Amino acid sequence: MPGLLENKLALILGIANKWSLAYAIAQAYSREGARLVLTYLGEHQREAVESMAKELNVERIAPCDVTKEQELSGLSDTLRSIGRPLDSVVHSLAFANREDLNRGFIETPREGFLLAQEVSAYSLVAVARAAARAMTAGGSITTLTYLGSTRVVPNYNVMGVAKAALEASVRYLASELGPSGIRVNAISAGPVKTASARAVKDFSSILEVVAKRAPLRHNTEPAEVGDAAVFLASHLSRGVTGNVLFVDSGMQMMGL
Ligand code: 1JT
Repeated sequence: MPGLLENKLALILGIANKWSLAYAIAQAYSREGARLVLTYLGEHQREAVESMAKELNVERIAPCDVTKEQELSGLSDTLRSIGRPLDSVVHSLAFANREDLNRGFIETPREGFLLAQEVSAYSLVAVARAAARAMTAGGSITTLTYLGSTRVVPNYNVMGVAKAALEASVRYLASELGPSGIRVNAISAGPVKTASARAVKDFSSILEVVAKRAPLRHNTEPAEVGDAAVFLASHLSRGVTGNVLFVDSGMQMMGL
């Protein structure tokens, strides 16, 4: 049976290691027949991404620090040099200082607030601009968000505000890119124990609460996020844009 992403070219940003949601998405896209362009952050992550690339359908790997305009324009040139249209983009990256997730939100310093916004929200706009030049046949852009954008989740703090900006950016980008046939959506994943989550104190107890209270009674698995991302990149979601798709065992709609 042909895959859902057969012959599609996809750019995936945010693979740091095997626990990254971006890695689970890359596995699912590979399984469905997509060719991948993977980015890495700095030389130390290059080797990790290179070794993971062996098990995936990788076309190219490229450096990309989203805070550097030069690396984004280099990425844009790389994409165009491949010589066929880019079909999808996965933006699966965020950053905040660890201290800013482990103390009162009111204590957030200006620089920590701006850093979280730059890396976690503005980067979607910058990446969309760099990638859209290569998306000449339409396509789909998907980012990753979390419930802390619209609800107060203890300690998520500055990241919640950045995710709110990210989700609003999804809507503005979807509105502007829709006429070019480019859809823009977010997946709101339930908490997953990734390297980022390790920065959060008591993360294990958060996971326990979710597994006990979520309608589906289990924690979100990376493969569930990967499969939802396949849907959003595929023809099956052709009528869906500007949306936030919850892949969270149903936790989002619970009152108490
Ligand atoms: C970052 C970190 C972004 C952790 C993140 C994140 N998006 C989701 N998580 C995991 C998480 C964190 C908390 C939470 C639920 C999930 C770490 C720093 C880099 C950016 O609270 C229930 C706090």
